[in-house]
Amino acid sequence: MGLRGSKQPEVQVLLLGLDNAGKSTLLYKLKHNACVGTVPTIGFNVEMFEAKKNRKNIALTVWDVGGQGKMREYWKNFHQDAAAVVFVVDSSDKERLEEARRELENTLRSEQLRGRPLILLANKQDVNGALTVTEIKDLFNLRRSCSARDWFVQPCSASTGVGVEEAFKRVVQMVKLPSDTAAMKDNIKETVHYLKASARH
Ligand SMILES: Nc1nc2c(ncn2[C@@H]2O[C@H](COP(=O)(O)OP(=O)(O)OP(=O)(O)O)[C@@H](O)[C@H]2O)c(=O)[nH]1
Ligand SMILES: [Mg+2]
Repeated sequence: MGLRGSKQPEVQVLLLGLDNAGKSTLLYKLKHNACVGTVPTIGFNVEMFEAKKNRKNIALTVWDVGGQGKMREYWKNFHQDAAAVVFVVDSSDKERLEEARRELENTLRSEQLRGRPLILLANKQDVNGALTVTEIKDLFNLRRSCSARDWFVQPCSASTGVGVEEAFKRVVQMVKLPSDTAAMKDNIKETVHYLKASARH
């Protein structure tokens, strides 16, 4: 995965969710500001975006992986480099919300995704009777499953575009740049070194 030759900090964002949640619609709405007709994704789509974070230009590579049952076993292949997970839910499909919750919990158990921020998108808010953000929050109980990571629930409609820009801004705000992670590791190393040294005296 990567945008070779790019000098600006680069982060990988993983877009997951059940089939029909609206991931690809969202990806193309963001990229082209157009509502393109989609077909179920077999494999993945990938698009690159530019953004500004802390007054620096950054590049985001967004991986949209197919959500059909047989595709979900490949999700883990994308975990390693993901700096953030965006999980898209069809808020109008009440019958599959439990399935979505289970798949999200499975994903969040991944060691490779430890500490990575989660942005849950309550999509299809334009559909009559769609569950609200509060209802989705209650159902997904993120306070419990995300105690060790930053998380946020954003309502949106990939079709109309409402909430889509806000979702993107939220991802940019929450994602940690590789330099931040390196600095964090250095800090931890220094602290461990200091504690070991103190313990010896
Ligand atoms: N009403 C409404 N329909 C939406 C919205 N987002 C997506 N859809 C529709 O939902 C269907 C599935 O959208 P996709 O974007 O292909 O779903 P996906 O999550 O990429 O599905 P897979 O590729 O199979 O994982 C399409 O018919 C979209 O037009 C939305 O916000 N509102
Ligand atoms: Mg798709």
